[in-house]
Amino acid sequence: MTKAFIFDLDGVIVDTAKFHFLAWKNLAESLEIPFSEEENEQLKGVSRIRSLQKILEWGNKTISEEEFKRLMAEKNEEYLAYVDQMTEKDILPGVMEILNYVKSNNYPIALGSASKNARTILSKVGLEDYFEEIVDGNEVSKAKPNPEVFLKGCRLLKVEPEQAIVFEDSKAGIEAANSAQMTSVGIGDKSVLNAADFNFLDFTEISKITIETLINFKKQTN
Ligand code: B16
Ligand code: MG
Repeated sequence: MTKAFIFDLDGVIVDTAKFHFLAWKNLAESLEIPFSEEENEQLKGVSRIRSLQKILEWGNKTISEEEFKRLMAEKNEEYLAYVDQMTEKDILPGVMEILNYVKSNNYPIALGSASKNARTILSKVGLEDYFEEIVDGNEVSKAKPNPEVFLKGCRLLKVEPEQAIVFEDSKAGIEAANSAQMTSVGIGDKSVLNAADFNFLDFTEISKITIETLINFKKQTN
């Protein structure tokens, strides 16, 4: 069975999670809501709107719609200022080797990201041409853990969900891939991503042989 590869962006291909953290922390602190790495972890893979809603819930705060929009815009502005400094040096270790291997073996590749800034980031780090299809936060209405973003990627690549191998750094993303019967590969802390079919700390742990193992893996249907 031919396999296809779907990559999440933030935290998988590039470490933009640290930029989201800085921008959300600034915003939360301006509202006197405590914000640490622990809260940030829970926002990984979560849409911008839902992230702000969660922060407000944690702080037990209600704000007007206008204020909500203003804060979202401010957060994104700060985030994009960090993104603007990015170059190909910001591609995470081992990612290029795997992308090149998968591409040179003609496996279809898509991006499946919750970010509305995905195209900007890909172009900053020079990776736009690697992806046959890009599905981002502008194209989906249901955020991860809903599998919409990955299912849309499969449809565009013309493969069945069972044929997809998804690389994800968020709990929500692993849940999304699992619920659609895709092979889920957790990149990062195994204790957080324990629902994944495979776990790696980063792409340097993934060899060409590992890729073959992922390709041959058959997920048990539940
Ligand atoms: P934006 P991914 C997600 O990207 C991030 O993990 C998450 O922290 C962020 O809130 C979300 O994108 C929305 O990003 O504000 O740029 O639209 O991990 O799904 O690639
Ligand atoms: Mg991510």
